[in-house]
Amino acid sequence: RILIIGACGQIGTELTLKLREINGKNAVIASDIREGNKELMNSGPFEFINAMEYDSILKIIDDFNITDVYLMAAMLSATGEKFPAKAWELNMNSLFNVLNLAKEGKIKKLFWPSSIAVFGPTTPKENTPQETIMEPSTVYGISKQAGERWCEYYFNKFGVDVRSIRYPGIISWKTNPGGGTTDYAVEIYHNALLIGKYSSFLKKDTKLPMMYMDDAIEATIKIMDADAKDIKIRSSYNLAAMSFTPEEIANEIKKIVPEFKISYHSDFRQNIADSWPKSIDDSRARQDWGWEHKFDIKKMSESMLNSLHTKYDVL
Ligand code: VAH
Repeated sequence: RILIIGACGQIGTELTLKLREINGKNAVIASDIREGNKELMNSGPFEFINAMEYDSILKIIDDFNITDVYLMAAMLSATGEKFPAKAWELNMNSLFNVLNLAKEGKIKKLFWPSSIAVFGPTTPKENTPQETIMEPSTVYGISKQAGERWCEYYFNKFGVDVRSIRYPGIISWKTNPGGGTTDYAVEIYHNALLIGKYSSFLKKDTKLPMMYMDDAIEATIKIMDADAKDIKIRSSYNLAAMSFTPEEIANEIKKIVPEFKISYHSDFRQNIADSWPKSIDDSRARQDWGWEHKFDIKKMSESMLNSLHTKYDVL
């Protein structure tokens, strides 16, 4: 069976739903410290859990015969700057719990998400390579860089089968954004339909690597289904689909919502975004385990707006 820790988050929610679609609802145990949205809570078994408590994770693993774990609980970049100690504690202790459970043979296969936040101001910004300078300047990025080092260490020292992806910003409509810097790209679609305007907290020309949720979920399942011998990078794989700026997204939205108005008022998240790459080289993921993205900015915008139309029942 599969356990998702952090099943109520932006990625966790859709990962749980997709894995239940593929494996059957009772094959996937969802867990989080809080309840999730209705669709998730009605989709199959749910257990409350604190990802920092080793024993409560071990109990679920024993009770439900878990073999595979996806650790999706974390504090993201913007919130992490407000609560640095908490972010470090949650992001690292939860990872050590699952790495040690895997080392003890309690978990067969483990997924842990990294992020383009592992790159910092001194990293080459265009087509950022898989191996390059990494001096992250956010607590979240530091925790992801340290986490990658530990994943590779547990693989090399103890043979733990942990797999990881450096997610770019992820756009989705099923859940509300959770304290990230790329959340503008989610909020903008909701606001376009609900109030016809949006004030972006990033400047119009802030180009960032982004991906539609459907692609992110497909990549996550693909790397976990891959043969262990094909996973040649045990820190974390660069992954990308597209890069765009708030202005480019606004222009795509205007093609479908002509009266949409955008304005720009950057806040503390501008510094975080400015420390990250503008585009990513993910050729290793494509060559090692066959990654390929399907959504570009046009296809994503159509999907987002159609889905949100239905959700908000906007005529
Ligand atoms: C964040 N959505 O904004 C996350 C992600 C690359 C961005 O790590 O913090």
